[in-house]
Amino acid sequence: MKIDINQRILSAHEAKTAQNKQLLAAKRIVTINLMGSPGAGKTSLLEGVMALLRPDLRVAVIEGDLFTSKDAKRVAALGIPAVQINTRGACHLDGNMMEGALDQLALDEIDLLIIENIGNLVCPAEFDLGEDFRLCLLSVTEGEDKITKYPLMFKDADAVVLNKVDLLPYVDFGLKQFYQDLTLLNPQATILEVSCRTAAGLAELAEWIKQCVTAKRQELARTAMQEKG
Ligand SMILES: Nc1nc2c(ncn2[C@@H]2O[C@H](COP(=O)(O)OP(=O)(O)O)[C@@H](O)[C@H]2O)c(=O)[nH]1
Ligand SMILES: [Mg+2]
Repeated sequence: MKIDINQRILSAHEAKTAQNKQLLAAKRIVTINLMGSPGAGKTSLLEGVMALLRPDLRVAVIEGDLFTSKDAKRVAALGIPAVQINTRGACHLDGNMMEGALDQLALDEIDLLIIENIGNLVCPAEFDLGEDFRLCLLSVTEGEDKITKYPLMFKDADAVVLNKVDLLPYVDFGLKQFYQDLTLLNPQATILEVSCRTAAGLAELAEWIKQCVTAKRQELARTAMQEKG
């Protein structure tokens, strides 16, 4: 009986995600799912990279958290439209929650939507939110072994960003092992080193995000041409 209930919940999520994805594509919005542990620096990354994106792109953010609106407030303080989803204990976002958040955004005024997922290296990786790209954040204080301990999170990432490299001299983070394990697990991933504290690497990250937007728009244009015949 339990299995049946789980199946229904999952398929409801999948149906909603397919619907959300269609809506986002119709509005020509490129979506990035930002994932990583609590405290890896997801919100700091958004704060750091926004100034580099805003001259070219109209950005909005969906913030996922169990409780509180603290992260949405941090992002909104930059003048970026931000919607907070509180899962009240659930460890990941899903299609139903996304639908509620999309309802609150002016979709005609957005080029790029970044979703800060719940801080967790397990569950968010299993839930497609209709995103175009997955950006996984790891910080040097978490240890390089997280790549092999949580492979699902890093295996499907389009980019893996290593944050807090300003702290490398003070922690035993195996940088060489990190690169070895990650390139073996996910040879296609773009790997970037950043520090939200010093802003090192943020220009490269902004460039990668802009390239994602260009690539997705080209794909949408090709699809539209094919549909026209
Ligand atoms: N030293 C250092 N601290 C950072 C860096 N990025 C974030 N932090 C700190 O890490 C903590 C968690 O950051 P936050 O952005 O809230 O992480 P989130 O939970 O993943 O959204 C905060 O105290 C940040 O100031 C960094 O590059 N270097
Ligand atoms: Mg955060």
